[in-house]
Amino acid sequence: MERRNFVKKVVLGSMATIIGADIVFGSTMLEGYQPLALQDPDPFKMFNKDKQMEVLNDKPWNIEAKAHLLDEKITSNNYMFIRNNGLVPDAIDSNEWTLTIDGESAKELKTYTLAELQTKFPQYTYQLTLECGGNGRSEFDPPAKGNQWTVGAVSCAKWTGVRLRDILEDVGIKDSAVYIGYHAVDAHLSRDPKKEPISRGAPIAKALQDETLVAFKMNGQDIPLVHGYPLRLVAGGWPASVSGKWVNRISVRDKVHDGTKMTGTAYRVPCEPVAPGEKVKDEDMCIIESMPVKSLITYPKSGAIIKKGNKLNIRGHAWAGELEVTKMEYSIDFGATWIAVSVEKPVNRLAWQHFDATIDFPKKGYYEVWSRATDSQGYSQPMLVPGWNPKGYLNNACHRIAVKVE
Ligand SMILES: Nc1nc2c(c(=O)[nH]1)N[C@H]1C(S)=C(S)[C@@H](COP(=O)(O)O)O[C@H]1N2
Ligand SMILES: [Mo]
Repeated sequence: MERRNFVKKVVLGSMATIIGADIVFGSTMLEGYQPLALQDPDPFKMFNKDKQMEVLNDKPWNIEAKAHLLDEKITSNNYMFIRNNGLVPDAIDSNEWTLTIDGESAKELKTYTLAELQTKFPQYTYQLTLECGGNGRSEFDPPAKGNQWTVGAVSCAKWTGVRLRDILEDVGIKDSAVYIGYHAVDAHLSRDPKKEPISRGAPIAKALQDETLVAFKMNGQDIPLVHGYPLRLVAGGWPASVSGKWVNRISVRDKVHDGTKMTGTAYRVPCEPVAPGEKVKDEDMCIIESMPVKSLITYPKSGAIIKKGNKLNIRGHAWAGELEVTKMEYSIDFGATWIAVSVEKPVNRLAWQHFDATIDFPKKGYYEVWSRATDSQGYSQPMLVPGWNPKGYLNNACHRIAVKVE
């Protein structure tokens, strides 16, 4: 007879977290048994998300916010979008967690426990904008395959951790270093242990920036499991796919990292504009780096109705990848004329910025309020969906809400 083991304590612990209650007789559960509550899970409960969030996919879990849910200046967990390429790990023991630095351009191979990272290096907290490269994909025509994100695959939470730079300096990096690549513990959808669902990275210059963190806290608490507990790379302003969740290894590479989803059409766009639907050769595709300038009206919710004579207060956020937003405007006449409003400075580099405005509508009827941000290099959001690309990345068109004056 095959020997059966009881379920391990850590596994029980993470199951309890997901279910949201203690599994009272859990110690008598056999290893590998799937509690019913996990067989038909409620994603809102399981991930602590607001019920108004939109589930785009359950295998893997992909959940997006809506513009009005992102009204907070610091995104809280219940409104933070989820983008997974593989399966959420379910048996994490943070006491056993280690981060290994390796790669052709690391002077040595070094492994740190979480406690070592936390005590050896100074800790920093930054608010960092993380936007999925595919945010806005649903508007491309011809349509692009993938999660049909509308506007809600963006967040700006407060991340606390140590600088990747400090770790890399402790290990020592060779002059040949050009890129870093992360590896994480989430399993591929096929559960094939030889396959990684995603393993991306960034040029060494981005890795060495002050704000590039190896984080263990989000908004002052342990990172929620689905967002990368217990350790996450956070590289604000770049496609959020660079910010590896559940990271246990970072390789210092002497070439552009060639992990899963670094090649082909993944997170890459034609280096030069192409006609919609055109086939693009591999060598004509370029890796997405800093995200383009964009804004979001988070109040009111699209469809707002106001009384004639009342002014409407609007507000929202704007961000521009590595750059700052230097100008913010809105239009109520479909982009024919624009009115400038002030935009706050970011709390730190790579954090989104806030704007508000008071709008006086001339008469009763239907209006749209469009928002347009401009970055410090003078680039503005386009009014229409910009440059078509095979996977539908980088749609930074003006955000629009509908308003009726009665
Ligand atoms: N290990 C791991 N890291 C990952 C991913 C993933 O599937 N696995 N998805 C990436 C992508 S494509 C995005 S957009 C962000 C989403 O982060 P969030 O789910 O915390 O919002 O995580 C990135 N980091
Ligand atoms: Mo993404």
